[in-house]
Amino acid sequence: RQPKRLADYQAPIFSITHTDLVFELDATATRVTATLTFKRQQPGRLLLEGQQLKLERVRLNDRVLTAAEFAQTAESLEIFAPGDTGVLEIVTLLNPEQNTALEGLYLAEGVYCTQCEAEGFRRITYYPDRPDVLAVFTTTIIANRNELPFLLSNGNKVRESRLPDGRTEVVWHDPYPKPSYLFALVAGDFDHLHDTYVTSTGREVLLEFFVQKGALARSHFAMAALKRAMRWDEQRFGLAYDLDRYMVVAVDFFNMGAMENKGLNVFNSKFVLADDTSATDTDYFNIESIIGHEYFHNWTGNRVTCRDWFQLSLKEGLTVFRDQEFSADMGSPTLNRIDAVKVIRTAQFAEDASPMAHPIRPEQVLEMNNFYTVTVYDKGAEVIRMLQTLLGKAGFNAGLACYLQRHDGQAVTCDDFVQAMQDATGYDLQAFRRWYSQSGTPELSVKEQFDAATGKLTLTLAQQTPATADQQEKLPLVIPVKIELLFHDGSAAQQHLLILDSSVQQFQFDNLPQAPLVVWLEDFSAPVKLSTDYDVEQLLAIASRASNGFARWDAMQQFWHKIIKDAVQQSALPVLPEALLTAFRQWLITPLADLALTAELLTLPDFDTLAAHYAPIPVDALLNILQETTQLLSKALLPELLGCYQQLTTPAYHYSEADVGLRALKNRCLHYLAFTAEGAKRVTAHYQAANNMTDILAALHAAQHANIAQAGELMADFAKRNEANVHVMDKYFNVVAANPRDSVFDALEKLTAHPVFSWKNPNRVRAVYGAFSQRNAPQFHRKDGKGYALLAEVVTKVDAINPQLAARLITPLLSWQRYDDGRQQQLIMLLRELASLPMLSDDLYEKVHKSLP
Ligand code: DPP
Ligand code: ZN
Repeated sequence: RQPKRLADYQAPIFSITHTDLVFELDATATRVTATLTFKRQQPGRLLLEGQQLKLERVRLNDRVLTAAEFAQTAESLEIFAPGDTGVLEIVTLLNPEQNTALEGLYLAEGVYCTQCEAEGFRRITYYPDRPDVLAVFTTTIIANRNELPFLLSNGNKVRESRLPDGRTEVVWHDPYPKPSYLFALVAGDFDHLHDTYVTSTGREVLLEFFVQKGALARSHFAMAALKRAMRWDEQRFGLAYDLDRYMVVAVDFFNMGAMENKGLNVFNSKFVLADDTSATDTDYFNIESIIGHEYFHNWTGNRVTCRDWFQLSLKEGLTVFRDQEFSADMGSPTLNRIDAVKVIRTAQFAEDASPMAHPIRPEQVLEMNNFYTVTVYDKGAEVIRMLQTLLGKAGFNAGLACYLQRHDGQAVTCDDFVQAMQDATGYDLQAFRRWYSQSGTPELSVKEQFDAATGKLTLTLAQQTPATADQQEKLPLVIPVKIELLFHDGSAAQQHLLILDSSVQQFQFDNLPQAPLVVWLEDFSAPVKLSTDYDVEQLLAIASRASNGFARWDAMQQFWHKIIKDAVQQSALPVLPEALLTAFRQWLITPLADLALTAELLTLPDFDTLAAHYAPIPVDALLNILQETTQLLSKALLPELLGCYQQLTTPAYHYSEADVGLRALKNRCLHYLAFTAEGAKRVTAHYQAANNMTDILAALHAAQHANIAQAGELMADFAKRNEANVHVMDKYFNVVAANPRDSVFDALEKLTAHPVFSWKNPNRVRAVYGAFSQRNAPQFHRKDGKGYALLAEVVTKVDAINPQLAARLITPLLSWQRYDDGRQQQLIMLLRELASLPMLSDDLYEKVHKSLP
């Protein structure tokens, strides 16, 4: 199978100016008539992409073509003598009911829905299915009006007529030229919430949410979040919405979180529906941020789109950055930063260390769906953040304005983006561009030298990026390193930005009152690993005194990393220094004003974060140490934990920054208290008294983690009460799958027989097996390989149903090099078995083959 390469990019031979689509919806035989007005751009063939289509007829300029005038393969349609301009009419037949891959047009739970990014449109009709072909779309939908009262597509509704046969015909027109991946069609019966929004430019926009029947009350939060996002983009970047209608449809069958189709977003319903009895604080957070993300794409993605899919980070890195800024403004900037950094340090660093390592702008792709990754998205957002750090907020805003103005209506590259940033600010970004082409996690080391006589501090920074699976040679990068200098004598702290742009570099500071304590990489100013040789006292001093909340948390992370590394080396349990217990006591007795930050300061790094520092990963030692350390802490801090827990009184549920922090801290205390003698009683009481989903889930997780006797009873009660809500059942599945004991295997088996479970629904499969592989390190990484074998079996089964989902699930099996010999053998054997399957999808093929030795 042949991958595509960025280096082979060629501009399209034909453009399409107008795309007219007529859909006659039918569960097993939907007829699509596509009328394409084409125009030659350069010499060459008229070759259209298509997959799994039944071609009924091709007509060129009103003449039906004979079989000799076109050629068809499993993936394409070529028209032999198209001329330079003309109109092509193509009629295809689709089977939406059988489409379990959820790409193209599919029918699930009575709703017709499309997903076209990245290359799903070719499953609807033959088309130049690439993002640099932009056309004006007109879409006609014809369907039975009793079964499918709502017929939706992009843009403005121009006509609706009742046909005599009980069907309705609706016509939509989207005035903005767009690539095929932004096309959407939805047909179904929904509850419908609407509102209006007046933009800063005076446009009155109709906002509409379409949700499953009975769920209307659960869509108000998302509607309010949408209005906040619209206002925020006007205020922060001067960007206003550009159509008279903005629609969001929520469906339960969806491969991604959501999709930014022009004027008609399609959302995974778990990122729309929420109310106080069913949603956690995290759910509310995610809904607001994803509603924002898809809305922000209207400018960064839709108005200016990608030239080719290698440029995906052009829209995704930028839009993740924008949604992170939005969330930071809506809630706690510190917590937002901590959460973003956790993603980088766990998943993204792991991807760099995996066979799938790639730069934020990949150079070679077999299945594009495999490149919707934490590297492209989250590291991509870090690269944008570094630009903002280098250029300043005002410079960055000017750069973005220049980019959008210069390229409005175009399909462009990451280079075009950086060029606009450079032109708007005059800042030379030539060397910075390397972040787009170089993969891997840069490693920084630092040396500090202080001359007490002159008060001169010399900092020496060195950078080096280890080779990755895709790229051996690495060059120095431009790395912004924010630091803070703390002084013991009470002198004011100083903040500086160091710009490291060669392998080794020195920075000097004069006239310092005394030797400072240097806080490195404040705010995680670059996506790198930075190691210091601070002792535990210095780290605890930073954790208590740094002015940046993120830096305080980061010092605690380094502290744990150090303590645990020592313990692993000595095959012993960690020794908890008295200074640590003092700091913890202090935070418990007098929490910081930011309770959520306090909770984070009291939280141990998780298994994946720690694992990133080892090769090979000492799985058993790390798991054991984490468990034992939690117990040591609960024992040593019992009175303070209890005091803090009791002092935090639970108000009526309200999703607000302050209350989220309060619950976070209280539940962190509960997590430790679960391990103490009274733990069972306390966890049960917490569950029974809980007035919200966040507290209920905290109780369930604590019960299971500490293995209290009542855990099973509480879980059964929870399942029984929430049978009717699939999203809450997903949470139940999550907890069951995270059970760190042997019994999890039987429990998982039982879950798949549960009435709400379906192998065809990605949310359900992820809730069970995604949670098992990502949140249950003890059982997933079992020495005997049983956890790995289970996931391989699931991946095999799912690949036949939904390849995209299978390829996402397989990720934790790919990085066999990171484990000990025994685990390596188990993983390689399973990967070989997968590779030998006869019908492997491109999605899995690419990952399995990259990973095999
Ligand atoms: N729907 C995905 C996202 O918004 C892909 N564009 O990131
Ligand atoms: Zn996106």
